[in-house]
Amino acid sequence: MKTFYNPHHALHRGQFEMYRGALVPCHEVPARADHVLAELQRRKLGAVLNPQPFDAAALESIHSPRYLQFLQTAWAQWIAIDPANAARDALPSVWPTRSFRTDIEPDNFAARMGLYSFDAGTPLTSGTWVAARAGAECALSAAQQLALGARAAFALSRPPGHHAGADFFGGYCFINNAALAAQHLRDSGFARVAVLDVDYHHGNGTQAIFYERPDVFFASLHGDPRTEYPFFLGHADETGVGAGLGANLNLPLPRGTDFARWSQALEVSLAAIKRFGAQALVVSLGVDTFAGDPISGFALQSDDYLRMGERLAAVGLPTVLVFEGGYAVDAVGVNVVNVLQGFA
Ligand code: 6XA
Ligand code: ZN
Repeated sequence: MKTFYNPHHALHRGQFEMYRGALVPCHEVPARADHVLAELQRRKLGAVLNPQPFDAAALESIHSPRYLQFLQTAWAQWIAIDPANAARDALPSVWPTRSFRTDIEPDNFAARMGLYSFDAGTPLTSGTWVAARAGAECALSAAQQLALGARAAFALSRPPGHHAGADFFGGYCFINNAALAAQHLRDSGFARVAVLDVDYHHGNGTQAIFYERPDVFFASLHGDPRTEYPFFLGHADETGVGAGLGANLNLPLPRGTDFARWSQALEVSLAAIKRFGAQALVVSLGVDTFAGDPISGFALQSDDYLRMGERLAAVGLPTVLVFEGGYAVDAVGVNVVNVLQGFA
């Protein structure tokens, strides 16, 4: 299987995220993708390619032009406020919660940061736009492989994407790579596409993007939002609305879930994807389900990822795998590549 590696990912290099009242070093670090790349090359698991370029219209198939314009210009706005900001990441600190207006874009930069985000854990840095854009191109390039007849492709696209909505960032995500891949598959003639999100955290952005659509099924296995990030979406009663009713499946699981229990939920999600009649599959591949993950609560072991890959391959659909979370940095390469090896 071909891998599309984001050659610019390290330009997104956050320093600190807000956590329990303090700025702590970011968990989402460039070394994550470097470890996956190194392990891929060590096991010689297929060609590693640069992504091909896509124009703005591809990103606008999922994200609002207003949001993309903001992301593209945010760093310049940040350092225009104070040249000393060049040494600091930009973090949001004020948000339009219930009863506020979101239709008017404020002039104030901090206010715009809040308008387009949902947490204070996602620093925007000098290279965020270039990195996120190239990461999106990895997902689009991988989807393009399927359109050309490939069985599977892997997007090694950092920063991750599944928390990003049509017009907001958060959860270390800026552009929704998996959603872009799914839309590209739709536009390439796959009439029904499923997104399966196996990251520890609910893919709130992907769910929101497709929530009213009957042509893209979203299924997610994740830590129960009553206790786990992103907290405000991902419950089992979210099944889609309007034309999308029935095309959304959430399987929240308790902290401590091991592979045996996790696999049962996987079977439920795969049966639903089969009933839906998907012609292609996008997997949001986070490995923060690993027992050693520092910010998550499941108990999967490295070998379990081989079984996961085998089971995903047995679905028999053309499949794009997109890298998402996983913060046990020393194990993230082995765990991700185990999925790919199991799949292959
Ligand atoms: C809160 C935790 C963000 C989780 C990001 C993630 N700062 N999502 O791994 O899949
Ligand atoms: Zn995650």
